[in-house]
Amino acid sequence: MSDAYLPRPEHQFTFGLWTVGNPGRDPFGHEVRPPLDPVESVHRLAELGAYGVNFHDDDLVPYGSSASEREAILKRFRAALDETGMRVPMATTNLFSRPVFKEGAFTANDPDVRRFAVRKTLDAIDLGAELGASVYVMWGGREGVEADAAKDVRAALDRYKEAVDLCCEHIRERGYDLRMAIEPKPNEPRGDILLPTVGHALAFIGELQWPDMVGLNPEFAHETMSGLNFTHGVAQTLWQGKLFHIDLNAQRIGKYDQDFRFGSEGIRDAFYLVRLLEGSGWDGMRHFDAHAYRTETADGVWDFARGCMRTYLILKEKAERMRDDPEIQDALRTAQADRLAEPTGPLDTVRSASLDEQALAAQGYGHERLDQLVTELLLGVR
Ligand code: GLT
Ligand code: MN
Ligand code: MN
Repeated sequence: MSDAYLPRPEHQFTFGLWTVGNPGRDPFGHEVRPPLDPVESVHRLAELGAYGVNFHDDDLVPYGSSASEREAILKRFRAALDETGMRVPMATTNLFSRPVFKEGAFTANDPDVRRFAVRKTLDAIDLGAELGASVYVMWGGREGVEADAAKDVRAALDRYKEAVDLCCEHIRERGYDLRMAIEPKPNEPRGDILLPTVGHALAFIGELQWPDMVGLNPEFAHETMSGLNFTHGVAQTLWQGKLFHIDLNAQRIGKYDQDFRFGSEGIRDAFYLVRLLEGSGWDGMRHFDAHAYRTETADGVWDFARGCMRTYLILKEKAERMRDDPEIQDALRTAQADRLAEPTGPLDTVRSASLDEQALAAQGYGHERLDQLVTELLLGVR
């Protein structure tokens, strides 16, 4: 394997403990891999060149652990971080596995379920802050409904806002340097999930008490499940200054949430995403929220993790080559790609410009040539 694509900590690749630790259970089949010790995940990922690991509260400290068990777990985990130099840039809460959340968490009809969910989140925020996380992800996997009669969506959004505001209030009171990132998803595990897309979530943030503290954690698979262009969603999130975190994986349109190895499906989409992130100067994490195929043994998990990072680096190099390729640059000029930066106004110019509609309509943009050149670049023949 060429060293050019060797992941290193400065590439800022991270994985969730739940990703490499995914035991391969699915709705039809049992686990195929044994549980993975978080300490082993830290060591293996560090050896592969990752920057850090992220976790849900329950991934690290099993639900129901006593205070002394929690301390012992954290001590061992911290030692692994210290030995390897690995960081914990993001933390989150599991508000979806336990039966208490079957009707919702922040948006459950029962106020006591909501209080339970918010309290679990506040504890997890404390845990994340304790380990140095600067981003807190909120994926509302159970915030949805199958029986529409049972849920008033407008009231549910009031309660969703209230819960996010309470978390922000807690962060402010404690003085944590932590920002929240909402992760949209259209469905699965609920029939329909609230805040289903990047667009819905961006609009929701505008209604919050402290909108500056809240941004997005868009996921490749989730926008793709909706048939949307993930790169466009990320571009708008960046444009609005709301990209706080990102979940990278792979997905085919119209299927269940596949969470495949980055680049394993939709390689063109993955390429344009990497080009966008790298071109925008994104200085956050390149986080993989994916898992190994169910066919894999414990060893295959590390092939999966290496593959995610390696593909990202290969696509990053392709983006650089696209920028330096004279023929592609010429095709981009034909497409007038750079002219989009020119403002349309001022109003006087709009009113007085002499515009020849026929000449404008007769222009060609050369997209066939441009697209084929990019395709050939990706296929490795230029
Ligand atoms: C779960 C989900 C993901 C979220 C994780 C964070 S948990 O795996 O499918 O998309 O990012 O809660
Ligand atoms: Mn997913
Ligand atoms: Mn995710």
